[in-house]
Amino acid sequence: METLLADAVARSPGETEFHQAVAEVAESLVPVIDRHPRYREQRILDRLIEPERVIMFRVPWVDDHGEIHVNRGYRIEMSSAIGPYKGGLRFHPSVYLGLLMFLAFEQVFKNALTTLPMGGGKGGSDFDPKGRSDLEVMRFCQSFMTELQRHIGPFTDVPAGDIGVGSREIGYLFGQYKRIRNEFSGVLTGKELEWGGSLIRPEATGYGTVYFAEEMLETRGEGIEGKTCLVSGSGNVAQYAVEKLIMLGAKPVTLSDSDGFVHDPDGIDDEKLQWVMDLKNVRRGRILEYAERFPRATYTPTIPEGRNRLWAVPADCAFPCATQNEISGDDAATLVANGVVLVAEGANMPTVPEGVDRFREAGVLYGPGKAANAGGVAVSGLEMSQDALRITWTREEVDLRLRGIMASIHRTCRETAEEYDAPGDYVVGANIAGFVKVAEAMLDQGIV
Ligand code: NDP
Ligand code: 2IT
Repeated sequence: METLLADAVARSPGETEFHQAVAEVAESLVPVIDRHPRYREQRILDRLIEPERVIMFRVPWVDDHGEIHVNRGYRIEMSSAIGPYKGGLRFHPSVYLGLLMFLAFEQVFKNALTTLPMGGGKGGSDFDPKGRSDLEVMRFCQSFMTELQRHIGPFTDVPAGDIGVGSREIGYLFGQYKRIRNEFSGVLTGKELEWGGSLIRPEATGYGTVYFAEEMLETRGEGIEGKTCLVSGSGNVAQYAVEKLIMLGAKPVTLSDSDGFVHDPDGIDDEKLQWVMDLKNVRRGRILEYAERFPRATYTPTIPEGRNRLWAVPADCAFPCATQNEISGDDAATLVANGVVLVAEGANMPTVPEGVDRFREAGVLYGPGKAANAGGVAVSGLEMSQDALRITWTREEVDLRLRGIMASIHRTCRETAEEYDAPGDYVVGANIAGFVKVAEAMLDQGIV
């Protein structure tokens, strides 16, 4: 494993988030590789950490003042062992190869856990949609898709949203794909309902994370009702995590963006959430405005390189739903000291490795992103099925399937962790179960 990690670092220098994700997975896989020598002989993990294909391209576009900008576009096609590449697109100035390599790597295991036939991929750009007009975003998306379209397709690679890519961007991307390819197909998920989208896809990641939390709590005979919950972020995942928490009688008390967080001691209710949805999705404002609109709430600005004080708010459960590495080791220690019983990750890799260790040592119910937030891509898989069948399922049907998938992921994680002598360890369970499914497919398909 040490050689493997050293190889990954040497081959992908500077890609720190990728090294972090590989190290975490590799550590949990030691017992499974010891037990199945064929995985080592066939160099399954060595093959999995090398993407099948990486596409990088220039994305030139013109802003509203006639200025020309050049961004970089990416698509990492990590593994197609169990299905077409599947995973989101992220538009954020922090995007670079290493960030997308980590996300694509995690996606392979996550997608395997969903029980649906999807390989793993991720893409995006260092384009910053913040402060850009709709027309600027449209021109960027059209330029991005003009290149990406030649690499993707409903049986090849099916992108979706992630940070900075929501239904507006998916619409512009889809329009350009259709125009160039002269093809109306399920090449993207997260589409609007009227043109091939699935009910519950917008809600799926947040809802799924809360369903996963319910499953975890149930193992201790507890429920989410009445629990005070910390939620970070205020985008797609955070909004629908809050919505489901409210529906289940829990009390979400925080939301954040990269500038700061709000704490509402009265709890965020339906009416306040609707206001937040309008603020973030329509007016594209900042979370600071929440404290101006609801004066009982307080706003705390982000201190660069400082502790994330959101995690110091006393609560029972924590739902990080913003971005990677948002919970430091110290933040995790604070959460543990405050008696948090559960952490369910709506975001991808939001907890640094030291923080994960703290949660596991303290016996906190800790649901890692690749298990807890798999509901989003799972409903993307259901959207692909509906597109292929040219039918639409009802809200209730999709929600029921989502619930079933989250329960199945939870069961698989528990059973696999037991099998490998780590009862209750969802990190071990998720990594091993996801890996075994992909590894078996790779053994069957030969050295490709
Ligand atoms: P959105 O763009 O809708 O929202 C992202 C939120 O996180 C915003 O509030 C944003 O604030 C905040 N954020 C982004 N970057 C940072 C940062 N560097 N520091 C602090 N806050 C930040 O994205 P999503 O809700 O879709 O994604 C959130 C997380 O969930 C990501 O980790 C994503 O990979 C993961 N995820 C998403 C899925 C989906 O279906 N959308 C599925 C599974 C996981 P600001 O406005 O200041 O940028
Ligand atoms: O991280 C993720 O799982 C996503 N951004 C969703 C991917 C998808 O294809 O729906």
